[in-house]
Amino acid sequence: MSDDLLQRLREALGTQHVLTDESDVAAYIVDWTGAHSGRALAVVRPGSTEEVADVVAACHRAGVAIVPQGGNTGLVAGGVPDGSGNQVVLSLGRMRAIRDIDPVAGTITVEAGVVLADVQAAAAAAGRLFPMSLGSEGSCTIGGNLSTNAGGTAVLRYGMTRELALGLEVVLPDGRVWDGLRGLRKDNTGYSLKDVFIGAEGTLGVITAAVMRLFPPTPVRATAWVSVPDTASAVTLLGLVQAHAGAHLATYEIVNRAALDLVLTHLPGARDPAPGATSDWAVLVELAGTSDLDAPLEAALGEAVEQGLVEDAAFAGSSAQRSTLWALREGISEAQKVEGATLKHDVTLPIADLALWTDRITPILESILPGVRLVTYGHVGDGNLHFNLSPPVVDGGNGGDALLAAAGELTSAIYDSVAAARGSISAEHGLGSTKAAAAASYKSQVEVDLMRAIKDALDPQGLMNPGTLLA
Ligand code: FAD
Ligand code: 2HG
Ligand code: ZN
Repeated sequence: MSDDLLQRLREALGTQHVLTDESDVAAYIVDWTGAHSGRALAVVRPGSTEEVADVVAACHRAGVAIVPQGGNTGLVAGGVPDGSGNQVVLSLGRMRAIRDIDPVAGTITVEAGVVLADVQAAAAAAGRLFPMSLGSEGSCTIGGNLSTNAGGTAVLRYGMTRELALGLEVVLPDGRVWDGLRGLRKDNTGYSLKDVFIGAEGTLGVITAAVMRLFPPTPVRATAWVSVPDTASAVTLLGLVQAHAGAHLATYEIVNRAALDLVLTHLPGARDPAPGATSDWAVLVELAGTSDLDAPLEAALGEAVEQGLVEDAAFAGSSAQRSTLWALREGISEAQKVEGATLKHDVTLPIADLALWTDRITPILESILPGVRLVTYGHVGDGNLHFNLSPPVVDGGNGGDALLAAAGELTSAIYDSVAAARGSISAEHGLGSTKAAAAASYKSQVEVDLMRAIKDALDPQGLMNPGTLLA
């Protein structure tokens, strides 16, 4: 049966786009973290919606499961196959056309495999802004962003990917194509079908194209790296900046000392922007607009200094200095990866409870694994912390083993306390295969039943990315 399917796929796509050699498939079967890998029956690289439909229909007839893949930058192992060797990885990497751009309507129509940075660049070339911004933007794709409902550093002002999407084109699990590529702002003609596929992590179909929203550009920035004593001060400062800057507040990111130390150690040329500060926390704050924004930022920080919320602030005086500050924030994932074992927790808390929550969970984790490094950073303006753990630094270098041995207990402690605070155990990365089971255990039976009903209605054979999102 698998030989028949491979033959059928080769006929549909051409032999060169059906990869089966070990060296050809290698990059598609291991995730970005390097911690999760599998095997694939084949990796297929269709070049058009029609070819995606042919592949999906052929797999549907053969009863073979499909794992859609974009840039393979996902952090929850949702885009790589399992260990069976029976799944087909469907890469959207060849679908890179920008089909249309309409600056007046404020829309861009792109194929799923377009890299996020290329969408940003196309918008800029047309005098518009596509605001979504992730550290992985040089390799992640718009199809992956939609499928994970990605967040990033512009959510505070522009919302998650879902809020930027107007229409989708999707190949359904039986191979039919749903053409929902409409750029309408107003369309109340029934259930919002696009919202079913956004955030579905490839479990309901393959997104092949999308209409995304564009915005007026905001070329003027005011950016500062602000040292604050604790998370409570960071949250209070957020309110002050909102009061002074209003809608100009574009980014509000937090970084703790352990995270900054990792970047200073591993990012070539990285320098501490506030070397004299003794604070364990810093905030990267940025205002964006069309006219000078230094005054509201300085006013907010001045008031914060008077209230004892800020120890030190380094302003970016040029775009080069701005890039240097941003590199410290965006370099954390890579720097943490260099040190090996990492436990990632991408959590959201109600902002009002965030400081109390971090104070409460810290001693619990330290009692489970003395010396564990809490590498805490993220989109604090959205209540979203990357509450990642790195091994204790121990003689003999077996800290990684100790971290992995305590992983279950550490993660349960974090998730239990997030759930108790009515937060979320996955703010923006999705569930993939690493968090699907945990998520089910924190959801009500009603919620699990609703999700299962949607899955069964759209993919009754369970062939779309099994094991991801739903355990
Ligand atoms: P993949 O990794 O290829 O796939 C992700 C999931 O989507 C998989 O389940 C896959 O099956 C499915 N999928 C992919 N394409 C399609 C499609 N066309 N149709 C149907 N299903 C599909 N995420 C954030 O939210 N915010 C961040 O700030 C952020 N920063 C990051 C920084 C770094 C350094 C890295 C490595 C990752 C970061 N991520 C972040 C995670 C990741 O980049 C996002 O989840 C991104 O949206 C994944 O896009 P991708 O194209 O790489 O998708
Ligand atoms: C970020 O905000 C990303 O930098 C990545 O979401 C987080 O690597 C991580 O854990
Ligand atoms: Zn993030």
